[in-house]
Amino acid sequence: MKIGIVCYPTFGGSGVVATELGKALAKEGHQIHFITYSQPTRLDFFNQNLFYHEVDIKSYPLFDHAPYELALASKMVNVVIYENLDLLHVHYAIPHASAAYMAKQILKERGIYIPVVTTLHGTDITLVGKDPSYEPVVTFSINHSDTVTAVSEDLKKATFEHFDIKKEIVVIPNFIDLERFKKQKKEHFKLAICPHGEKLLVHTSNFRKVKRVEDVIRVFYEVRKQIPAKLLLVGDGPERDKMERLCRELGTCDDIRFLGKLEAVEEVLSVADLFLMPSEKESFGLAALEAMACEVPVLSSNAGGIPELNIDGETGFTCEIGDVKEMTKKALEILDDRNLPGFKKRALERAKKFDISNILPLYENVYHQTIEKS
Ligand code: GMT
Repeated sequence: MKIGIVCYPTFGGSGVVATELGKALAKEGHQIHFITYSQPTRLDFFNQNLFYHEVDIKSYPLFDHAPYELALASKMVNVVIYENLDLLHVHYAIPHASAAYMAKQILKERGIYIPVVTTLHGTDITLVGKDPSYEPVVTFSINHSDTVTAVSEDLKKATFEHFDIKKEIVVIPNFIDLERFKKQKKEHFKLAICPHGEKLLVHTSNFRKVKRVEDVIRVFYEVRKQIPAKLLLVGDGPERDKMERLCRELGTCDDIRFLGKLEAVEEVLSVADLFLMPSEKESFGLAALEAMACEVPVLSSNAGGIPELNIDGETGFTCEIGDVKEMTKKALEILDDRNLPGFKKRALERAKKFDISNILPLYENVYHQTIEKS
């Protein structure tokens, strides 16, 4: 098949899923055309079946905000025509699903029918999308997609709750490439960070409020009172400065390192003992799956779709959002040397269920069915 993939090209989870999906489809022999405003972060290797089309966003003195959605729709029209695409797969409803709708109508007038698959990722529904300033367009573009998928049962439920949806939503969970995300031998790295055998806690995110990085630091602070431990924070974003200030206030700077945006996050995960994800909202929690694939148990909140991934008492624990006291207790339980090996083993076993080889055929199936029915 010839598929156009539209996504955000940055470090965000939806962009990562879209890019990894495209790469895997290209390896299977499909021709994949990425359409976005800059090269996707993880589109980092050459494959004869992978193509990248940059959306040109022309500025003009009249525009306070350049109309990206129009430039994107125009680019989709051109790529569909000139590359003879069979299907468009758009990730994240805003503005990709509505731009795809516009492209589809333009193409229809030119006698070309292009089916559209929309994948909902989370904040496009649970935060931004349901805001009254976007809701009518999101509802419309979901209802006018040929097929809609969501990355968890919880996100599917939330979509029906927040929007007047007339379409079926197919749940296809996120996936992991176990070839890349696996525990690597990085003992020298562990020794450098934890020279006295301290336990290593890790959090990765885009440091947005919804990630509750403050809870990560507070849980660590409490854990650190009980056992020798270090914390690595991977990623960057709006909350970073505040979090650095909090570390200074708590006097924990010596035990916490902010690593910023890291490409090879699997190297850090390879030496971690516990991954923390106390998010307020999380449709799936791809970062937790990446940790589990590297044999790291997860201490998380029970928000959104996380419990569909992190099984309470088995691969880690899920606690009420913001319950730092309970999270500290559970973190110490996981980190206990009598329990840790079991949690690590079960985290990996669970991650295997989400191996890309199990999930890719589900998307291929959706593509075939969408093309057939249209
Ligand atoms: O979580 C983020 O801040 C990024 C966001 C995105 O849209 O890029 O991630 C969402 O999509 C990921 C991939 O499907 C999911 O694993 C994340 O759970 C989801 N984030 C939220 O729901 C907050």
